[in-house]
Amino acid sequence: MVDSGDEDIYKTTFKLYRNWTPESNLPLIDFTVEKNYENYFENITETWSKSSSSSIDTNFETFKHFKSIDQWKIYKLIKGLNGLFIITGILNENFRQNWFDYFHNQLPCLQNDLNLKSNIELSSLETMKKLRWITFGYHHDWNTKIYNLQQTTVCIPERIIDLCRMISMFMNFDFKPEAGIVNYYGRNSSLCFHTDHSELNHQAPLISLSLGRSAIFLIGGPNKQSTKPIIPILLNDSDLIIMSDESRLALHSVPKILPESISTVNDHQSIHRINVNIRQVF
Ligand SMILES: O=C(O)CCC(=O)C(=O)O
Repeated sequence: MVDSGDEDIYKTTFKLYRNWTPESNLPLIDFTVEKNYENYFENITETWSKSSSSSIDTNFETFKHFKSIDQWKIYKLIKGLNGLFIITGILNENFRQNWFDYFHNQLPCLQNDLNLKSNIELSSLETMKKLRWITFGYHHDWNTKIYNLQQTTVCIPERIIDLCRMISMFMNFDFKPEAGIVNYYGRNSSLCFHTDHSELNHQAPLISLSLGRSAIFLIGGPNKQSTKPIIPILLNDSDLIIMSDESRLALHSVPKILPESISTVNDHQSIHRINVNIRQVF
């Protein structure tokens, strides 16, 4: 992987992966390929799902949307940062379209409940093309990076509450979903390196769910001077990242959305990937 010794390595790595093609021979951790991840991640599926599955309360509305816990595949980063976990393909195959459609079609229409503050009219396909993010819960302004803590209504979609409850029980932490940023990616969209530090609570993890087309996710150290490696990970539809401990404040970016077709996205759609980023603010 890429060692981040000098300051510009983040820019250079971002550019390299922005131009990634299957032929470019750049390292990329792909959990769907046997043994591909083993230098960086440990597969902790056996130990964790056995010890945790019995203690999880499965009596909630959207339980059937998720794979049963004994089918989860869980990976823990063992090089670089503490606290980074990935659960691959957490949604049941037959609910993936439902989740993509919910965040693509329904969430943008629930403006009042969900504190849409993206300042655009979402009534036509043309304007949908301009959509980059929507917030729910406490509104986070992507540009100023400040939360609106004066808000009196804080609505979190039911399915997000269920997902976070299940993950909290499984990971054995007490996570309260108080804010969410839904990021919308077109064919050529990317997201530069940044840290998520606007929350008052930096101990609570971030939970991040990928929907739709695959993307390259880069995660490095806490700042550009850090000597931690920058780790390139392929994220697929319904992969879930938990950024806790050291990884909670790590620099991360999405340089590339992959072009291949998957059933949840049709080729004429302007939005190819959706990321639901869930945070505890207090
Ligand atoms: O799209 C992603 O996977 C990452 C999104 C992200 O980094 C963020 O919302 O802070």
